[in-house]
Amino acid sequence: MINVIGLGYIGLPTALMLAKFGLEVVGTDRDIDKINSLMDGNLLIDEEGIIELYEDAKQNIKFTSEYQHTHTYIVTVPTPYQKKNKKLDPEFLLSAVESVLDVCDKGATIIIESTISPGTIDKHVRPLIRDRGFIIGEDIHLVHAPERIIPGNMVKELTLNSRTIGADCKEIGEKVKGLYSSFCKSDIVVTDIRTAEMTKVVENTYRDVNIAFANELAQICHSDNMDVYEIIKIANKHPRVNILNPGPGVGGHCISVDPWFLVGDYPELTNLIKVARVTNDFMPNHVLKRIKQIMNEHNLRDISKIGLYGLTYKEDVNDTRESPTLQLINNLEDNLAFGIKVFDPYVKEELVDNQYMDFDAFLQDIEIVVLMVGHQHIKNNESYVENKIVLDTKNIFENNKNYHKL
Ligand code: SAJ
Repeated sequence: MINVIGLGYIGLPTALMLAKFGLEVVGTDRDIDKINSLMDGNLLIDEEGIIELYEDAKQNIKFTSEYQHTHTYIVTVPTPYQKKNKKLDPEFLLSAVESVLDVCDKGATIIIESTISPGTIDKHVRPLIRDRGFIIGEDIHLVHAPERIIPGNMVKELTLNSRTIGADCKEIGEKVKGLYSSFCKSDIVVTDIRTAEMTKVVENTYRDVNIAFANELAQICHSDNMDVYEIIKIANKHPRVNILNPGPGVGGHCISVDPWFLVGDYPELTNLIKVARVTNDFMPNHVLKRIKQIMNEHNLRDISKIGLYGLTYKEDVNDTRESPTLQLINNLEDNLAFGIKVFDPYVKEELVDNQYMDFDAFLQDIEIVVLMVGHQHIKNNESYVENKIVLDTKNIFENNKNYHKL
């Protein structure tokens, strides 16, 4: 039996996948409300294919708030980062490992999937296990198997993406590889723990640096009246060029966070990575600059006539963590922040002042609509914004030359 600890965005689909492919799985979460919902078949995650996955898995999975007495644990608890010092907060992870140690079999394997800063296992997890009197490699085996799935396409990517397994010895690495290959149809690379930790953070840092390049290009092109999208499109026809898309900023809990782990640990060696982070974090300010320019061009003075469409960190998800729209609002001086209006079809709780729950009401009250997120909803409803002044920060409507761009 496999005990999956932490039933969030990563833990739940992973647990369901293992169960679908015939393993006996118990999903544990300390949030009793979540467990009750899951027991009622309410999955609390809106991902394509998740309901079908649950239907295929439900025979083999149970949900509880108790840790199980077993041999294999997969830990997928959140690993928040501390905004002040830009370091990982390992508290939930360490508390989960402690609880596993209270109940596990001798020789059990603890697989940590949560994203961690490189060195976390040596610095925090091993000492904790040793202090409890366990011998690592005999009483407990440690593995780091970082996840790679992208919100919005998680169910497919669980099966299709390659994976990394970091283990102290090859035998345990191969055993865990066998477990994941029950559902993962791509390459599974077995390596050591430190390499697996670093590789995960490197992947997200790579993407951040590449997005920063696109965002810098957008600012250069805007400053001299060039079309960044046309330039990227043509440049990308070169066989060795693949520039990403500029946008209003980089949000989410991964790409906007992980590079800071490297900057924090290697301050003297991370010039490029740090500048990329700062560049991406500046993008909401660039959007604000563009809003002010467009207001001037149209002789508009009233900030309450501006509406931001999209509060989530990217399209077709309901996650608002580190979202560029929230960053933009937080950066506004008070007199502006109180006026600006906001709408997102995916966000049902009120997160900011002047947030509308109704699209029509939102549109009625504004003259400039700033498209911050390319939800399918706006793609289907372009006709509703066509008569407004539009700032399309994501080039959602590539062919509409009437819209202002970044
Ligand atoms: N973005 C751009 N331009 C682009 C691509 C993305 O501005 O060309 C922005 C998005 O709008 C969003 C942010 O970047 O605000 C991040 O979005 P994303 O779709 O690139 O990535 P995440 O954060 O949803 O998921 C990433 C993925 N990592 C990589 O692609 C290297 C995913 O595979 C990881 O599993 C996930 O982080 C994680 O959990 O670490």
